[in-house]
Amino acid sequence: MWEIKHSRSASFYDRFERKGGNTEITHYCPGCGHGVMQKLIAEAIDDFGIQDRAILVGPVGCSIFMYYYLDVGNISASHGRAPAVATGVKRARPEAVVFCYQGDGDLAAIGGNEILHAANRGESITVFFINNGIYGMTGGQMAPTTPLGQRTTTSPRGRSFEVEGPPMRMCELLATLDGPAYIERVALTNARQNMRARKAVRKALRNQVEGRGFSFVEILSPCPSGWKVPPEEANRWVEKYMVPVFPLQVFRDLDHSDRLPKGIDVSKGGGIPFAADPPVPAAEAPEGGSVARGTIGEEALTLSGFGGQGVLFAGMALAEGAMREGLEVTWIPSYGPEMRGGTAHCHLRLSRQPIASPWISRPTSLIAFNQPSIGKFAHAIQPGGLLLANASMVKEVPDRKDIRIVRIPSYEIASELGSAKSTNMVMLGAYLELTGAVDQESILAAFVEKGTRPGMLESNRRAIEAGRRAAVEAEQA
Ligand SMILES: Cc1ncc(C[n+]2csc(CCOP(=O)(O)OP(=O)(O)O)c2C)c(N)n1
Ligand code: SF4
Repeated sequence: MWEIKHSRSASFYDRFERKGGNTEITHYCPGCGHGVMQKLIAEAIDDFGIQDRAILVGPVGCSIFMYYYLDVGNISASHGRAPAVATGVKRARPEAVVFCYQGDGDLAAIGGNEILHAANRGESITVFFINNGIYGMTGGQMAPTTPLGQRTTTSPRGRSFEVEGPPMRMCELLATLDGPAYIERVALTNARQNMRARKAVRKALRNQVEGRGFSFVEILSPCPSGWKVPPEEANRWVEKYMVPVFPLQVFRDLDHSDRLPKGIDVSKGGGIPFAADPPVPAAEAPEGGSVARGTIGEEALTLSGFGGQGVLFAGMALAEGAMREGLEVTWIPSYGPEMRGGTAHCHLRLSRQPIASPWISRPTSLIAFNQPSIGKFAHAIQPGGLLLANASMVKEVPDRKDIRIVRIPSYEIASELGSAKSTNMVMLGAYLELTGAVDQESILAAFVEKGTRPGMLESNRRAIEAGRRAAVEAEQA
């Protein structure tokens, strides 16, 4: 006797805990294709035994709450940015099975560029593209994929070629690129087509497990609420109005396992290793540099001032020197549109461990080149941290006893050396003296590598050393 048992996939949570009550069902409308698709994905994850290494990069759209349902790793990307986020995750964690789940507004409109480039790079990720021809979440606006003639809240007379342009076919568009390994379009219209969708979902995930390259599955999916049709008619609606515009077919089916982006170790035929964590390589000294000569552990440094003061350059020089010492480094600049006189700052992290996020909200050190920088960042310095102020332009420092405050008249020092432009190097020298972050020779070696002229190199050396002496004097005063 056969026993047929219906149960929820193990890759779904037992209860869908979310605010607003019913924890037994999803929030999708009756007849919506999202539920069906997510079931197919969950089943495939179960069957392949990849739940512990599956990572969903979710969209903005009706399925934004998918993370309440699927019990896998998840990241919510900004609207349309899932392929870029997935790229980062996959490159950092090659053993993970990373998949994007995106609507047509998310993928084809605001995220159009992201998907094109991820596909073109042939990222080793899987993308599920839920095309319901409309913006469901926001109440039924026209999407790039809305068929001609369809009435939406933003095309109330029906989409026309003349006014809104024709619908965009993403599979066909991506198939013009060499990067993708697998592209297929399926539809949720009846049991037979649902089984084809199931097969495509499984193939797209298996491709990634086997390291075959970028896989893209477009699923024509009903949205009865957005289309304003009864749920029982929605599948026929897909068949009648969408399938003629978006033909169901395989557009590409290749094995790109020997062409994956660098850094991904896929032994041909053997698949992606199942190891939990990739080995962390030992830091190696680049030619001409040395390993870990500075004494820094974890540093979250913000440098801030006016555009033109060399704030970003000082941060970059420190970053370059730190890299030569084998430290993990991130550097993010932020500046106004003006080339001179606007505000500029950068966040710099130096660490002996991999850095989780480059953003800094609580710096351990602040180098303030001007007074506005004090108002903007000084309150956020961590207790025990350092405020290094350019006394030439910073007249008031905060009354904080829990941080170390050092003031250096860097403009005057640099001017005495013959070049006021070296103010930033004077500040950098003082910072090196006070923190021991990086050896000054590592920074100078980086300058040499980048082709700095000998005269300029010497001038930078003198400015850095003058800053170091000024820091010692300021500490003794
Ligand atoms: C930056 C940004 N722009 C616009 C929005 C508004 N918004 C939310 S969801 C959405 C489109 C959703 O449509 P789709 O991707 O087709 O998914 P569906 O809801 O149909 O599943 C838009 C435009 C937003 N949240 N963020
Ligand atoms: S609005 Fe459309 S896409 Fe969104 S949940 Fe309802 S049926 Fe699904």
